[in-house]
Amino acid sequence: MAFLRAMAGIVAAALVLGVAELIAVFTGSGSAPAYALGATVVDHTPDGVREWAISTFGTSDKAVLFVCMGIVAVVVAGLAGVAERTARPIGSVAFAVFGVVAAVIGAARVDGFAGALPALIGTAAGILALRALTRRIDDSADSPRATTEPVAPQQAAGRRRVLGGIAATGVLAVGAGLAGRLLGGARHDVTAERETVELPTATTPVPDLPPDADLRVPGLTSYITPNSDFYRIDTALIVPQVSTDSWSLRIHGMVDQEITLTWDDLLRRTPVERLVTLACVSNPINGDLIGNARWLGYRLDELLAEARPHPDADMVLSRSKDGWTAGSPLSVLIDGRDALLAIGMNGEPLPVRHGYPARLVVPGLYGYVSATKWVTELEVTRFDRATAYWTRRGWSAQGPIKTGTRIDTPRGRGRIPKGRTVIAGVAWAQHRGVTGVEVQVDNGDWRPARLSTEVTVDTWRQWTYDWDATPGQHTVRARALDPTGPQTAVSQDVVPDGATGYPTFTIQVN
Ligand SMILES: Nc1nc2c(c(=O)[nH]1)N[C@H]1C(S)=C(S)[C@@H](COP(=O)(O)O)O[C@H]1N2
Ligand SMILES: [Mo]
Repeated sequence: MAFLRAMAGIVAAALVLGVAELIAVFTGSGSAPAYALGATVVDHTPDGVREWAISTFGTSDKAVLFVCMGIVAVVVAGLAGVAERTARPIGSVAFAVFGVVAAVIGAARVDGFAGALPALIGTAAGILALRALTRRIDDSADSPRATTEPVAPQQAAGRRRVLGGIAATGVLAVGAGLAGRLLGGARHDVTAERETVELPTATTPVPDLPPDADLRVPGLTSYITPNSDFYRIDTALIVPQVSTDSWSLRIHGMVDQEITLTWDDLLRRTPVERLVTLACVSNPINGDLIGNARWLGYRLDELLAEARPHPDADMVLSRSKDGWTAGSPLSVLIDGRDALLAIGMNGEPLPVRHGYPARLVVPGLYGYVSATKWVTELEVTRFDRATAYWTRRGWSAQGPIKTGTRIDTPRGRGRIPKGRTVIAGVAWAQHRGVTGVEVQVDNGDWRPARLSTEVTVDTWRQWTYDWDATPGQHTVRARALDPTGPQTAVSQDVVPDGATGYPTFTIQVN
């Protein structure tokens, strides 16, 4: 019976989530308890755990979070089912407590009472199901137990009623959840709309790449990162779906002239196109949270100039549709570099995961202080008045990208044959420019690598180094140079403002 009771608890909990998902079609996907709770966990995860999650699971960190939450939910719901009795509704009380907490969180994330509805209605359905199933289980348990004879017909019938109830509840739960997902997806999904967007042409498109901008060495990252391979980092559990019709950008705060731009306003202006290498502050040494794309967009210095920022303002707090914020130094956005309100990526509208329909891209600043996706607001303010999302969680308020390099090949290959071996990688020093890369084998001299042609100081460069590998175990290091000299050798973790140190690999040569 304990097993059936646990199953009753689990299907009743599934019904809570399924019904809530269906109600959330009407109240907004952000109000579904699975999402609202997950997002709250994300916002309150301690830095150490988050770092560990990103470095262990990379971009699948969200999937892992949902799986963990699912396991906890199954265990708790099972225990609630085991504890529940017709005369002693302990499990129902546990459901109710969960429902109230989820309702409060839903209300806080999505405008008020509507945001609480999915959790409240879902929990009510779940409690009704748990009560009904428990009554059936209690009834069949009360029937006289026949130990010596074959199962009494009455008992077998009771058991069938219990199993039937559990199965029916499970089917209802899955049905409601799927229906909610499908309807909600169809209602909010902007993938189809994105296919129809026609991008304006840039006054200054990116010219053809010079020869040798991409060395095309096997195992070496390409100079331009295809959209499908571009790393994705954000706090959004459900990718925000922002249609061009509903999108606008409000520039306000410490300005003389507040402005609001709609999508049509943007299309009346002429965009530029620029190559910029975007990097994440959480990128560990040799990590892949960095990518290079061709961005189509509008110069932020021009947009900001129209709003006329006050002379004592020093920060632009950009805010996304889902409430995430980044704080960029105003001086950086208007110093002449190609800081953009981007709408295109590698010749296409921004992919939905990368900020459709509009995001910021600022050469030289880590994404967490600049690259707001699904951006809807630029608030001109001051660093001593406003604190952005990650700064509130212990990361530095200032986030200039540090000069660095990554070894792509033959790192990761366990052993290689002796003889000529190409060591290759990428190096970056956005807005300063990579002036050199050096390679060191086994604590020997640092020797210069060959660099790909520099396309702009805002993008990475590839490098290769011909190594005559001799038998034995070897350790190889690399370091990038910018106009101020070699990158620092000091090893530092990603918190609070980006990792430092030389990328290294050890390899066995036969
Ligand atoms: N709305 C929103 N924008 C965001 C983030 C976010 O969590 N939410 N993360 C930022 C971070 S930390 C980085 S590194 C870049 C990553 O951009 P990408 O996913 O397009 O590579 O987006 C930035 N923009
Ligand atoms: Mo990031």
